[in-house]
Amino acid sequence: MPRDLILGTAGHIDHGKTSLVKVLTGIDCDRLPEEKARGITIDIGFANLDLGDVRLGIVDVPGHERFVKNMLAGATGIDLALLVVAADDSVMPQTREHLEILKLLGIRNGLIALTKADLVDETTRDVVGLELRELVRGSFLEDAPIIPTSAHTGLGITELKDALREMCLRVGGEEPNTPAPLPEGKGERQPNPLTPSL
Ligand SMILES: Nc1nc2c(ncn2[C@@H]2O[C@H](COP(=O)(O)OP(=O)(O)O)[C@@H](O)[C@H]2O)c(=O)[nH]1
Ligand SMILES: [Mg+2]
Repeated sequence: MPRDLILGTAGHIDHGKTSLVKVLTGIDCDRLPEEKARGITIDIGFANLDLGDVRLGIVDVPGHERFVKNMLAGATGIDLALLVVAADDSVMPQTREHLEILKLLGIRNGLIALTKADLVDETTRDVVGLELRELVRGSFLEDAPIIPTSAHTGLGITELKDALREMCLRVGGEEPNTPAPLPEGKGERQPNPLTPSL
């Protein structure tokens, strides 16, 4: 039986979250006409990724500070986070804010994608990598792999899929996706006390 887990994106606006989900899954999460017209994510979008023995549901969130409540709605209930940071922009306000939200939500597993790696040289990539390590020190992402990717050239996409699958197998092994237990006797349908009996 494949494992089913939910992955949520996180990170600053324009850092390449939606493009990365599209190149991973073929699905464009920016589906609203306003999102298409403005070229930004406003509401959460959904995609799915079949990795063989792992099936991932993906929630793509907006990075704009004005839509942080939608990010919060999307991130609530995810199993894993994919923190996205653009190599040409490094850590920005919503990188920090989204990481804080993920921490508050108690998310315990995730990966970091260093997106737009095609736009920078190796030295810049390394410097941004160091800034990222500093950012996530002491958090659930402290030891998370940082995977350079490019939605334009396809760099790192296979590596990202492999890392996602590996993480899902590890996480799924620790915490099997079992339904939350119901209190004794509450599993059966109870009469609604507000409905008058005839
Ligand atoms: N050069 C380059 N541009 C990218 C890459 N990923 C995204 N972009 C561009 O960055 C802009 C923002 O991307 P988007 O996926 O909407 O970012 P989001 O706001 O984080 O979802 C778009 O113009 C993309 O074409 C990448 O890997 N390389
Ligand atoms: Mg987006």
